[in-house]
Amino acid sequence: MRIVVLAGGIGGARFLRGLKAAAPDAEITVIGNTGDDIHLFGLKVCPDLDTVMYTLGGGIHEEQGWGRADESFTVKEELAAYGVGPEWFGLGDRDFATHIVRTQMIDAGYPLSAVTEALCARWRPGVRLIPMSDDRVETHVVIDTPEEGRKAVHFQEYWVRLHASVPAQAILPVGAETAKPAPGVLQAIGEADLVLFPPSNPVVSIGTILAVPGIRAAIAEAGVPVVGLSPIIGGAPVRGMADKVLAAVGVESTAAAVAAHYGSGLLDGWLVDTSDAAAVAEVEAAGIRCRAVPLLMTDVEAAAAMAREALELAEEVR
Ligand code: GDP
Ligand code: FO1
Ligand code: CA
Repeated sequence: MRIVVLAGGIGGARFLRGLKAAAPDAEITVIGNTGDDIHLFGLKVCPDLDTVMYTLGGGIHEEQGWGRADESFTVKEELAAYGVGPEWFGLGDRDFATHIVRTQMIDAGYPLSAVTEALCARWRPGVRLIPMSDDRVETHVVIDTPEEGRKAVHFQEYWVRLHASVPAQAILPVGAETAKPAPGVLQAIGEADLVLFPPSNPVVSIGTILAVPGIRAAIAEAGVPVVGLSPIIGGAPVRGMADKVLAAVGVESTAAAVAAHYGSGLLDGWLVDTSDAAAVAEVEAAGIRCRAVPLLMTDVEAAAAMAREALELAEEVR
């Protein structure tokens, strides 16, 4: 079975670990979000690709969900001693090596997709990980500030430095309009038996991937089941601040509203948490088959059980 998964960082990666356990024989292609990418100290950092690669490859900092296990921060401290920031973004020593290798290869002319494949040769994530595009796409967030009025900041500045504490007026996937899907993306979708939306951020992870021209249409036209899992439980994100970016695009932070946001033109099936069972009727009324099952990824087995439910729902709507 060929499965295509659109993934952000933590929510995507933890679900993928469960999917691998639930479908060990499946050929899984992951289309990764690169809208979170940021250039720091002359290096290209790809947080979501790295989170998937480290999580599936056994190098992730488990509790934190991003960055490397057994990490140290000597380089960051030395940079700070020179007064070189940003200090609000924590790049560790081990992680730095990934960004150095990536940047060296990009500077030598390799596209990000080829670089990602090379990095995965070390981590062996057990899936094919492809960035959504080789072209630079950077999510910016429009905010109002007392000092400078309305301005756009990089997504990481909004998320990590500001902790999404000010209302987002708009989310801009800068560069997406003219970006092309990376080699292999449309082909993987065209050959898929099934497409899954893990419980990733619907706006700045999956939304950004769908903003790359051609990807949404390829999924809608693939003629295979498209099943998603809600990142919202009980009216709030399980982790992070997805409610803030959902508000910016006018979507309520409920499992049913997120399903409606994707729409029945894209989504065939949707899983909500058992605590949101009351939302099932509303989602089904919108033309999307819906089931309520436990959606907390407390460990790999819980994520695997979620993946099995998603695969079952896919067969029901096929
Ligand atoms: P990010 O790029 O690191 O923010 O990760 P993703 O975009 O892949 O996923 C972020 C989303 O994962 C958040 O909106 C969380 O609500 C969701 N999430 C995290 N853990 C869980 C979980 O255990 N269950 C569900 N249903 N969602 C989760
Ligand atoms: N998230 C944070 O909240 N603080 C950090 O200092 C931070 C550093 C960081 C470094 C490398 C990396 O791959 C991810 C990192 N993240 C950090 C997570 C990253 O910002 C995520 O993209 C967002 O949290 C949401 O997607
Ligand atoms: Ca992300």
